[in-house]
Amino acid sequence: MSIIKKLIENADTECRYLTPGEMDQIKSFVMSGDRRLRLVKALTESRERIVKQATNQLFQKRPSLVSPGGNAYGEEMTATCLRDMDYYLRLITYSVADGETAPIQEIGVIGVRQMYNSLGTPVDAVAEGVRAMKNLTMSLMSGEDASEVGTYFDYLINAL
Ligand SMILES: CCC1=C(C)/C(=C/C2=NC(=C\c3[nH]c(/C=C4\NC(=O)[C@H](C)[C@H]4CC)c(C)c3CCC(=O)O)/C(CCC(=O)O)=C2C)NC1=O
Repeated sequence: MSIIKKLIENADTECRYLTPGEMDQIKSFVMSGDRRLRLVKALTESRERIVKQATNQLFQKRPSLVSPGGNAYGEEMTATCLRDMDYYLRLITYSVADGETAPIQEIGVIGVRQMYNSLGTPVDAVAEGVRAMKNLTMSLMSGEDASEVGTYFDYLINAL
């Protein structure tokens, strides 16, 4: 839930106007909008490279995933695995835009462990793939940008 919506809900629960402190929070959220959208754009433009390279690194580290009996074995399963990585990068961009972890959590975390368990997909390997995407992304960014985007990757890695 975006910060603005949350602040409004809190204020409305108490039937009161927004406080100066709350207005300051809205102001800093709005003022960071350009920067957040620039990050969303950078991630979106690099998505293919990030997903492909991260998945390659994962398969190099854990070749059993793409060997007979592995969960990502075969063209179709490998493609589904790459798709999942792309899903997660997309959710990261939603969270960067929203300034909140909620989109990642609501769309990509709740119930996902059980889902992967039932598919026989090793969740720790998914997390490792996400970590590889993080490292690649970090190498494309610096300073405040890297630390902001890194926060969302870390959140996801820990939640998986
Ligand atoms: C946006 C939120 C969202 C997520 C996260 C999501 C994940 C998701 N991944 C799936 C399958 C899958 N996911 C993987 C992924 C992997 N296998 C591995 O060994 C690797 C560790 C990993 C890639 C890094 C694979 C191989 C399947 C197919 C498994 C199967 O059909 O047996 C499925 C089962 C249905 C399908 O095949 O589409 C779902 C729902 N769907 C969603 O809507």
